[in-house]
Amino acid sequence: MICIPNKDVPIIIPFGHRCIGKTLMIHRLIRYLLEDGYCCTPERTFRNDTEYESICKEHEKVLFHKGTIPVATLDKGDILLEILDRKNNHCCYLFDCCGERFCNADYTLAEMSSYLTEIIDSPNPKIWLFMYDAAPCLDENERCDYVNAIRLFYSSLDYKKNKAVCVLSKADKCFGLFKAGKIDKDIAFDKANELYHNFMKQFEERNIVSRLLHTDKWQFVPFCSGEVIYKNDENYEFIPGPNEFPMKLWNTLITNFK
Ligand SMILES: Nc1nc2c(ncn2[C@@H]2O[C@H](COP(=O)(O)OP(=O)(O)O)[C@@H](O)[C@H]2O)c(=O)[nH]1
Ligand SMILES: [Mg+2]
Repeated sequence: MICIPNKDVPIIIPFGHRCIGKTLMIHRLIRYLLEDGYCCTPERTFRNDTEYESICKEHEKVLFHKGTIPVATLDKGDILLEILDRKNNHCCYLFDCCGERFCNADYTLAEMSSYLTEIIDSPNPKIWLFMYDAAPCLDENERCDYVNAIRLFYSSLDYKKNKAVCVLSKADKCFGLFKAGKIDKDIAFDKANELYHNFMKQFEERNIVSRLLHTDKWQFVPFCSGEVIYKNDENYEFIPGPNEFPMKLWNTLITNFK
């Protein structure tokens, strides 16, 4: 059993296989929001068990932490985070969960955990961040299966309640992404086609229909969380990337709030 106390605000959910950059992206976005006067706290009532309580405690330790972060601390387990704006209004939830919730070991669509299904079925609007990365840890077949998992999942969504944003993760590893200070979308989309065959196609096809029906519109943002320097197996130093990435992501997300 889970509890999402506020049924009106959107839930932002990164969708991606393991190591694609979900947790660091959320962490980087939160750092940006905290500096901008927002507030972030774990939603403690989400799950009522001791394991979840310890996940929340560990997460709080790193929210304001600047130096070396123990790897295990950030990625303890699934967590629902509450974001409050400068006027203390609750504006959204962020949900970070492990990649296996979406695609199993074979990168086929996983049987969703019961509470992920509850989140999907909740009345809250959802914004899905469908991720691909410029430096994948998966082999070609696994990447292919991952794209299939997204296609199956994306096509099953009710487009009125669910918005999609494609995210190029680890953008610092995408050579030539910036031209004269501007993002070159062609380079970003080429990267998707090179590494994640047909990744963009599923969204583009959807767009043809949606353009006719005026229903759905997906958006695209590149994201760089920062540089990660491993000190040893357990600790790494996180050097946050430029503010423009979380700023662009946040500005894209808020266009979907309402
Ligand atoms: N170069 C680069 N590497 C990243 C970035 N984000 C994540 N990574 C790398 O990917 C690893 C996994 O990131 P994480 O956020 O834990 O992935 P998750 O399993 O999807 O939550 C990190 O430990 C980094 O080594 C990024 O923006 N740039
Ligand atoms: Mg993670």
